[in-house]
Amino acid sequence: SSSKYPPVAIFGVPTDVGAGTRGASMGPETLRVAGLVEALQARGVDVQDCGNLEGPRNPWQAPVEGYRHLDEVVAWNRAVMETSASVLGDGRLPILLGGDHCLAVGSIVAVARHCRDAGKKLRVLWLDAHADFNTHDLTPSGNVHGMPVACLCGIGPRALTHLGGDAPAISPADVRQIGIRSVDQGEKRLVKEHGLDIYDMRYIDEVGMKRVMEEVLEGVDEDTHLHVSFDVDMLDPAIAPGTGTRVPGGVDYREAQLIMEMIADTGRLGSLDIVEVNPALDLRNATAVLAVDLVESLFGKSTLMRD
Ligand code: Z70
Ligand code: MN
Ligand code: MN
Ligand code: MN
Repeated sequence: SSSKYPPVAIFGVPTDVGAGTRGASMGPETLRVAGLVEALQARGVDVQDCGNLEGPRNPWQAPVEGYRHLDEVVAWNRAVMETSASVLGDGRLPILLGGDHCLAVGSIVAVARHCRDAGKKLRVLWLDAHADFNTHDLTPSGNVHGMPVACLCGIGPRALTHLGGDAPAISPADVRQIGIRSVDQGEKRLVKEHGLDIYDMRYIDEVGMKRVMEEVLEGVDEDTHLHVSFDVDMLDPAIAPGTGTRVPGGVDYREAQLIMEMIADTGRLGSLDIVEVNPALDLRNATAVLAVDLVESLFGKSTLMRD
C-alpha cells in the first residue's frame, strides 16, 4: 500500500473495572460501529482486528485500602500487556480500544519493553483532562484509572508497578500531558514533586496549540517511538459528551485536529490507546465518531497535499 504507516492491529478491552462510572466497557464495539477499521483502511493502512480480550467482570465494590477492584485491574492489564507485546513483536502498531484508562499500564509496560529491546526512545503523549497520577492514599475515589501514570513511573501497588517484571517502566521525563484541567489536591503536590511535564488548559489558552505541540514534540527524531494515550475526556464535553468524567473547558475540535496532525507529521506514531468512550452517556455515538475522525488525522489525513 501507499501508506507511510506500518500495519496496525486493533484489539478491544471491554472493561470498566478501573472507572467510577459504568459503561466504558462498551467502548470497543462503539468505536467499531463508528467505522474505525474502515477509516484506517481508507487511509491505506493494513488493519487487523484481533477482536476483544476477555477478563473478570466488574464486581462493583467499594475501595479496599485505597483501590477499587485491584485484582481485576491487574488481570485485565496482564492480558493487555501480553497482547500489546505480541502485536509489537509481529511488527504491527497496536491500537487498544478501551475500556477505561487503567489499561494504559499494560499497554505502556509492553511498549516500554519493546523500545528498550529495539534501542528506541519512548515518548508518551498523555491526552487527558486528568493527570492520572494518584496513589492509594491520595485518591479521592479509589478508581485505578486515576493512577496509571504514577504506576508506570513506579509509584503504586507492586502488582502494577512490576507488571512487566522490572520497575519503573517509564520515567516522568518520558511523558508529556496535554489538555489537563482536573488534578486532585494531593495529586498536585506529587505531580510537582516528580516534575511531570503538563500542558494544562491555561497554558494552551495562553500560547496556543501550535506552540504547545512544538514543545511536546521537541527532540522527537527517527529513533523515537511515540505512544499516544488518548483519554477522550481531554475533549470539551460539548463535542464529546460520551465519557464518564466530563470536565468543562476542554480541548476544542480544531485544537484536537492540530494535535493529531502535528503528531502525524512526525511519522513516529508507534502505538495508541483510545480510552474512556462511554456510549451509555453519549448522544448518538458522537464521541466515538469524533474519535474516529481524529484518528484519521493521526494517520495523516489532511485537507491538502502536504510535503
Ligand atoms: C480523579 C480520581 C479520572 C478519568 C476520571 C479522576 C480520575 N482524579 N480519570 N476519569 N479518565 O478519581 O483519581
Ligand atoms: Mn485518563
Ligand atoms: Mn481523564
Ligand atoms: Mn480554547
